Amino acid sequence: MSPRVVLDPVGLFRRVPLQPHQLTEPVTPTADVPVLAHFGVPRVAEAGWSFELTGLVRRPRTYSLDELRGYPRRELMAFHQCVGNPLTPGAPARRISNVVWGGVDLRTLLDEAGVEPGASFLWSYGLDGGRFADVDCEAFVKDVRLSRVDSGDVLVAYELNGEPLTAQHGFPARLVVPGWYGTNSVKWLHRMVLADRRADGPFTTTFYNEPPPPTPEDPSPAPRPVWEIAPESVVVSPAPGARVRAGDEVDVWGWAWAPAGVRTVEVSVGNGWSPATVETREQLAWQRFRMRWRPAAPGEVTVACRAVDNTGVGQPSVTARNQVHSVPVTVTA
Ligand SMILES: Nc1nc2c(c(=O)[nH]1)N[C@H]1C(S)=C(S)[C@@H](COP(=O)(O)O)O[C@H]1N2
Ligand SMILES: [Mo]
Repeated sequence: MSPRVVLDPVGLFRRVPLQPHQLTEPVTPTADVPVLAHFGVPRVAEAGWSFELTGLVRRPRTYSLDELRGYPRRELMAFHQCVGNPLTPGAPARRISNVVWGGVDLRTLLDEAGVEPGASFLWSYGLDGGRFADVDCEAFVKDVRLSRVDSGDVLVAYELNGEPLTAQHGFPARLVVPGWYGTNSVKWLHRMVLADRRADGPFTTTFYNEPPPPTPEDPSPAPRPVWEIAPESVVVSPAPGARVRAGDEVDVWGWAWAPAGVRTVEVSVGNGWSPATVETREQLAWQRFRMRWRPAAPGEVTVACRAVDNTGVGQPSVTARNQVHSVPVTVTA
């Protein structure tokens, strides 16, 4: 069903993310934003490209890139995170960036198309397909609840950090579901279908389903779709292996992010947890935290951080994607 498309390269393509201590820029430069493409990178020409909005809508239609640019342009700064390898749930990946998207609010397109009663999910198709983890797949398809689209900030984006999308990031246009893991933000958009149920493809039902962290009430929870991003934080400075002098003042800082916004971040320098100051959130961006530390005595110290979001949910200490991040630091005399 998808038109033929040239993939270059062909096969799983990843741009390795920056390490946490390299995340020094508030907005991640495009060349450093992690890339994940399961089947390769489609090379799509603007001429001849369009995407179709169809299914449970009164007025199905297609849009060229120029037509998309003709709608009011929305700009949105948001953290953008790949959950990690779907074959290794529970392993922290820390593929995180903070970017500025530009595009059209999807609600504008849906309002114009007229959503039929009964529609509850939006299925998005990429132009890419192929084989991933021994499963053949005609097209990369993901779904999102319409209620998430209705709550706002879901874009059909054609810009990243003020420039047209690069091929790797989804040129000509992609979905952006901010606050949800990157896998849901379908690149190289080809088709959107309004439906009354979830999409049943390998990327909605097989891959990208993970159990949430166990709780005392539910020690072995069932897998659920990888949708909303869990609260997380990383130490940017000091870097792992850094040497700091006893008695000097050390600026411990990093980034914390959660769809609901971050309420508190605590930092540990080896003996309990202390509150860090957290900057107020701009749009859906990650938030900087910092704490001054004056190490008293020489020795090996583990510097760690943990965030709690505005609904009171925090980070597990172990065995979770968003487990607490820590770095070893040497305090010298
Ligand atoms: N069509 C399509 N969209 C896709 C993917 C893909 O393989 N094909 N990968 C997803 C995954 S797993 C992630 S993390 C994000 C990454 O977006 P980025 O490469 O722009 O950072 O794209 C998502 N959208
Ligand atoms: Mo991903």
